[in-house]
Amino acid sequence: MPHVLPPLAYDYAALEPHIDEQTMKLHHDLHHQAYVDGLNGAEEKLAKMRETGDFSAVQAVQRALAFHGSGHANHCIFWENMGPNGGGTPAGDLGARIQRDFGSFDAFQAHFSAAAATVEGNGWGILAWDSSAGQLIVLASMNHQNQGLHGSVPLLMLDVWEHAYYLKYQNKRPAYIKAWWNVVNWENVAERFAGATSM
Ligand code: MN3
Repeated sequence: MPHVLPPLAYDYAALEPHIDEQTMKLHHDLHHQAYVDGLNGAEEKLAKMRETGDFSAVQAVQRALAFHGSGHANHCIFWENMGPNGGGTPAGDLGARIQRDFGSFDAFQAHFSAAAATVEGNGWGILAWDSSAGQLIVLASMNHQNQGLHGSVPLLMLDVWEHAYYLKYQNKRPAYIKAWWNVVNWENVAERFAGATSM
């Protein structure tokens, strides 16, 4: 079955003034759709290769699969990680775990913000559950998939590709990151944490 673009659970303008309506519309409807299309295209090509037995182009298509597949997966998490009436700090088990693994929420937030702000070119800031070590970690991913950690489960993802902020923030990525904390849906992050730690 081909992959499909999931609809946003809130209006394009729901994250104003922190993330503007036009950016959300372009980002969701065009950019994310392109990753869905790229993923479907790669899977079709791989199916064809298995049918014909001709794997001469497999290296490039595996690369496309990882890029577009990660682009699709990351954005699905990113949209759900945000919402109107977001922000604040996480309570419960997630809040306690952040305190344990990073020292404090403020230390975590500073670490995550710095990691995301300094990604070279396009990428993501990520809070993940490292299932092999049993701890929360911050990752700074390049493109959609590089510098990941296999076995980690992303819980909170911040898109720092220029398409995520350039219309409103131009080259001021740190200002976008600072504003983004106001739209984080911690309930969604806590649900992901509960799911990841019960696996
Ligand atoms: Mn994006």
